[in-house]
Amino acid sequence: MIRLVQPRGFWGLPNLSPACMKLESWLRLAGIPYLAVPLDLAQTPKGKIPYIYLEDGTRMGDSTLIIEHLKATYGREPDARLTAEQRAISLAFRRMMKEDFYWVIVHTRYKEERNWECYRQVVIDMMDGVPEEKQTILADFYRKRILEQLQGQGMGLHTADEVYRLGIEDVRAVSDFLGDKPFLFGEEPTTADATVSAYLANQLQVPLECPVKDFGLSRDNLVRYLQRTRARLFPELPRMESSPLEYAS
Ligand SMILES: N[C@@H](CCC(=O)N[C@@H](CS)C(=O)NCC(=O)O)C(=O)O
Repeated sequence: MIRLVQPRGFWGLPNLSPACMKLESWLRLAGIPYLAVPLDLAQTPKGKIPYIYLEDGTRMGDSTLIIEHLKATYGREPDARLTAEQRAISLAFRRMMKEDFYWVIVHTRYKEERNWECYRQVVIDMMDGVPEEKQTILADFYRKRILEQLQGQGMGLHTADEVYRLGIEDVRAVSDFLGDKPFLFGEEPTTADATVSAYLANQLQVPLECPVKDFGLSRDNLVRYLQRTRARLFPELPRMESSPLEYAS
């Protein structure tokens, strides 16, 4: 069986790493059995999470490349019914989440001082086995590294106001495209839903304040969409009611 290496869930979400939540969502969507195993950062093939061990023991990193590989090897294609046009739209939404919206999430968690005060504790809680006196230093060191990535990618060059304006436009695009449909491409979820719901949940359903979250939660169709994808893909988790904070722990 495939082994999925990722941190455990926090704040009532399956994972606070959007890329991890995306991959786990997709494995469930595709019906591919897996075993979630504790994170071993020393083994990451590309320095990022998630990664997996294939059945033959080969390690593989990057959620997108993993999904492509599993589609080919397991012959599972949750997007089979999509037209070429829908596949192109799906790709654009997935890339928007991964290459743009992800950095809005990073800004919110790591750059905003008041949010970092709260998120630092999550980072510390993930450090199983690190001596207590080193935890804060390591968390701050990790933050510095992530903020360097944010700067290098370019989102870190913007003011908070600019970052949030960009994030709100991403969320608005999803909400407008979703409209009244249960999932992005109709009655059944596809790879785009596995990705979009993971990134949106990580911004809208966490106890960190920002205008992007306020905007997203003001869109009823998105709130219902996140409840729907969660119920479909993670039925073992409690339902998120109107306030995601009710389930924050
Ligand atoms: N393209 C990668 C991105 C993965 C990614 O950005 N992972 C983040 C957590 S969501 C990470 O490992 N960050 C730690 C770091 O960059 O040091 C994928 O989709 O798997």
